[in-house]
Amino acid sequence: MPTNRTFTMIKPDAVADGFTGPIIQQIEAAGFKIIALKKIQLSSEEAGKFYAVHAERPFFQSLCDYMCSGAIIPMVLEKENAVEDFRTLIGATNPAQAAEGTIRKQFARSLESNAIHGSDSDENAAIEGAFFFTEKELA
Ligand code: IDP
Repeated sequence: MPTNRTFTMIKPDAVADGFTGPIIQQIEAAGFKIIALKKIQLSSEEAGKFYAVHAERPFFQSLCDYMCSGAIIPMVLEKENAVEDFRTLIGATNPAQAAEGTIRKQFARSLESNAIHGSDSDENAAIEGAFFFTEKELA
C-alpha cells in the first residue's frame, strides 16, 4: 500500500557547495510537501548502518567516509506517488547519466558525491525516515 511519503537527504557535497536552497526550491516546486527536516552530521558508524545493504560493495568504506564528511539535510516528503516521482526528480545514480533538469544532473559532483538520496520503495522510505526522525516528528 503506497504511503505517499518518501525519504531524502541532501548529501555532504551539495550542502557544502551551497545548493541546499536551490534543491529544496526544486523539491517544493515539483509538488512535494516537507513533513520533517533537520541538519546533522553522521558518524562513520551511523553512515555504515544507513548503507548496510552496500556493505559488501567495493565502494562501501569510501561511501561511508563521504557520507560523514560534512552536514547532511535529511527530509521526509509527501506527495502522491512520492517514491517514484522523487526518483524521477533526482535522476540516475551517476550524474553523468542523469537526465537534463534532474537534481543530480544540476548539482552533483560525481557518482559517489551525487548530491541527494531518494528511497527506492515505500518500505525503505518508512525505514529510512524512522532512522532520522521520531514518530512525533513524522506525525
Ligand atoms: P541510489 O542512491 O541512486 O539509489 P545506490 O545504488 O543505492 O544508488 O547507491 C547508493 C549510493 O552509493 C549512491 O547514491 C552513490 O552515492 C554511491 N554509489 C553507488 N554506486 C557507486 C559506485 O560504483 N562507486 C562509488 N559510489 C557509488
